[in-house]
Amino acid sequence: MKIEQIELRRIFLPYVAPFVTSGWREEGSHAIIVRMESEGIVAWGETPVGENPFYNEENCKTAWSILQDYLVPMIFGVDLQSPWDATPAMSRVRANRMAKAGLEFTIWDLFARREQRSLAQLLGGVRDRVPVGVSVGIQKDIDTLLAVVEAYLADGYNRIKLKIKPGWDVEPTRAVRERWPNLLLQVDANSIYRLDDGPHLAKLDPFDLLLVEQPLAHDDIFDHAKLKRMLKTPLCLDESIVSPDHARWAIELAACDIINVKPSRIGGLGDSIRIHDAAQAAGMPVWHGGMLETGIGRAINVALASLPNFTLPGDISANDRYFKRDIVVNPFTLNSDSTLTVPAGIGHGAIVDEDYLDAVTLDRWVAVNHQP
Ligand code: OSB
Ligand code: MG
Repeated sequence: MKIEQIELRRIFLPYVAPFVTSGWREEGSHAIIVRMESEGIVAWGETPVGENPFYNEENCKTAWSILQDYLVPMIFGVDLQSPWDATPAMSRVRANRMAKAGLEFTIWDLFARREQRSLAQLLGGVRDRVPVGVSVGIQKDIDTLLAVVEAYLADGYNRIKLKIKPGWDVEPTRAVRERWPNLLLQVDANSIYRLDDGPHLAKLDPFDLLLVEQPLAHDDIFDHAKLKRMLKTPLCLDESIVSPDHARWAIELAACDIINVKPSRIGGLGDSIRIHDAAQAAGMPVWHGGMLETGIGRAINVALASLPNFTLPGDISANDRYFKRDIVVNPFTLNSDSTLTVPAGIGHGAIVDEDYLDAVTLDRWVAVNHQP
């Protein structure tokens, strides 16, 4: 299949509340929304890139320019036999995986729609509901944190992730654990600590956490292998696992117990499935991370999270945890068992609210494929 037309939009979609981590604060989504047309089919995807290059190396402007100058022409240049052909077609461009992911996701949606199947089915999903939790940003004090967590529990979420940083780690975690002794609880440091902090991070061990996520550098695997031996809490990698090779290195080095799979960080659904499968073969669980996606990326995440080795709750909350109004007309709502229902219709299932998408669009770019 030749892709006939690709449209990109830079958007700004405000969050219900600013999201604060150990390294950045963002007020809304700066995603790039992708629309493709081929053989009369329209498909949608999303590059959920940040405003700033503080999570990984990309930002909304680099992704915008790499997409236009390199990735869209590369996709126009191939005759896709399957969605698995998308990633190899873009491999000459190094890294820039979030930019690539937006196109790769949309191509999966296109093939799912062409085959009249759900994206979850096409990916190999086995579940019709996926367990989910909430990622709670850094708050101004512990009382505020307890109130925020309490509100999410009242909404029905049964797993909470706390963002941590030096000065906001042991005490907030202790406070949440003391208040809710049986809560499924985990923490995420977004690469702020050093190996020397191992003894400090071991102070989290008494709190019976599901995992501690990415304590050390965004591009490190080696020191995480050393840190893992200093901790009782299971160690999870997020930022460091950007490809199937990185997953293999982490598994062989015993650098983690668990992998956070985010298809945008990994550059696509195909390589995410490869990581899922490699971890499963090694007896290592994975769970689905999030990038505060809009309703389009969210539907894609839910489909991927329906694969069998996603055994821990995902950072895939209902749309209203992120946005007062989303750019889809069919947002996810939380089921009473802290799950989201996997869309069973055709494609990823998100129906775009094109009027509201127009209203939040900052920049629009359309390319028509003139290659034979
Ligand atoms: O590290 O998991 C992370 C959001 C943006 C960038 C990185 C991360 C996050 C989250 C939010 O933790 C997860 C979500 O989408 O709910
Ligand atoms: Mg993380």
